[in-house]
Amino acid sequence: MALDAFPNLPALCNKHPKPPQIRFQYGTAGFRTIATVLDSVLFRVGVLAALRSKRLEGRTIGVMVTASHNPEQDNGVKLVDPRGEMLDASWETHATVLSNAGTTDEFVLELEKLVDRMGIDLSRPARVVYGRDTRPSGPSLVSALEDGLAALGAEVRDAGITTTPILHYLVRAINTLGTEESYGEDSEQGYYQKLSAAYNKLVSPRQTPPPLLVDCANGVGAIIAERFAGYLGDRLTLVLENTAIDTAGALNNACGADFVKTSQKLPPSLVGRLQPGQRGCSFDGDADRLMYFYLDERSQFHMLDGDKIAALVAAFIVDLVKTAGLESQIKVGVVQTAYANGASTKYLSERLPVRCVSTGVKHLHHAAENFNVGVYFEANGHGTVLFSPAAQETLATYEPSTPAQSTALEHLRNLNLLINQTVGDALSDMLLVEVVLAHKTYDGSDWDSLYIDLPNRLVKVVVPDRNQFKTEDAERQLVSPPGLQAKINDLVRRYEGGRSFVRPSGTEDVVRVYAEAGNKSNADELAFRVAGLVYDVAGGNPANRPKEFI
Ligand code: 16G
Ligand code: MG
Repeated sequence: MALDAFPNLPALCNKHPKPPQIRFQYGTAGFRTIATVLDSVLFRVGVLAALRSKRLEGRTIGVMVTASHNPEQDNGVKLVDPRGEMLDASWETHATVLSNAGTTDEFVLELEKLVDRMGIDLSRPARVVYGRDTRPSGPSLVSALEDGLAALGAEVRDAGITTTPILHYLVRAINTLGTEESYGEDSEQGYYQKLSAAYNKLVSPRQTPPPLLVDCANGVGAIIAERFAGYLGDRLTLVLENTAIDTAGALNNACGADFVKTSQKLPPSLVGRLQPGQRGCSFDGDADRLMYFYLDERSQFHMLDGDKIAALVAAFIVDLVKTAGLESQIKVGVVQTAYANGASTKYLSERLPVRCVSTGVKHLHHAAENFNVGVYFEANGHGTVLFSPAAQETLATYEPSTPAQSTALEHLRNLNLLINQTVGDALSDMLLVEVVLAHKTYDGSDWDSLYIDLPNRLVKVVVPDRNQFKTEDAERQLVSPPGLQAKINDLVRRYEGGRSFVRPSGTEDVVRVYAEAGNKSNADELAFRVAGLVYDVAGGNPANRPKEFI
């Protein structure tokens, strides 16, 4: 069968012309930009999703329309592979090429090449499930996507307004339905049931935690947390804040996980709502990132980021594995990026193997798959825990010999159900944190004192061409521009406990500089010195050199 078996394709493509002069790129988090230019991209992603499904013998592919923590006027789209993981990296290039074809003819030509090269059998069925976040631009972009899916006659399922992690869950659940690997019922209710049942087994009524304040970023998290609360009963009280999903401009605005991480303060809307001693957490706009925080008795704000979550969770799982008597069979490891605070890396390395990989979920996820139990979190709050097929088999068949072993084994089995293993999931991660806090009888400050963060500073540098910056060693060393790394090393040596690295952003047209040092003013100074070096070496216009850069 050839593409002309889909006679509506050209006319539908004509309905969604590519804006001239814009170059799209399928980046670390799919396509993401201002929503008004994305119509043609959504149509083409629909076609590509259908092709990907045909290529994989009709297994269901997911499409999520979201721009996560970005401002409300942005939107984006990403594809989800059949096991619920991110799109295979080799297809990112196909997505980029298709999105940039200038005309319908060029688009069809590129499609033909792809079908040919990949040996795609067009007579296979195509199945696609899609969802979107609460952005006002969502409905029209979804209808462009639907045109793309219709153009190739895909069987579709609309998951409606939902979170990115629920969409990933659905994809895996649909593709494993009725198999030995069944991931759960393939519906949003199935997701709630699976998580709440596991949570209720992990936390006994006498361990019920105090109420938890949840900042929903005025996004889809507000809808799902509200529905989910009904499944938790009185076993965990969620106090939902920033739930204004219909208020124009409210999404991610001065609230949410990214705001908390970057400004390191309480969202202004929560001042007076979060009480001293109480813990709270923030989701981002599509509820795949999580940040915790608390106020101490002097009402001082303390942030508990992805690194703190990794430390809490990994140490807990290691203890359970030991208590269960499974130490020799289940190896637990942690994956971080260079942004992980040095103090967290030290804390974790003393307890278990730690690997550092490049920024971006796909790198962390793949590295975590190499452990029996792989814990990965980015400092920005995105992460999860993966139980390998071998570890799941061990948990299913192991025969404990003492009551203590048996209890620990049960806990591990339930954690395997509680954790959304397809992708980071704010709701599932939040339950995971609550389970550990309840078991350890920790409040926010007990958790915080696992280790003390090294003072650090992140700085953005606008340069003429960020593509001249190339890194190696998990982004910790610059190989280009030549000579710059040696200069950075010279600077870093002058600061006690100093560490700094430079990498081009994958989502913004900037270069990022990270620095750590023994005290805050040294961390700031080191970051601004390195930023100055970067600016000058990259040929930044001296007239616009930010005055903080040293
Ligand atoms: C994207 C990535 C996130 C990463 C961030 C880095 C996914 C789903 N998301 O949001 O993991 O931390 O980009 O942004 O992979 P940057 O390259 O601009 O620093
Ligand atoms: Mg997100």
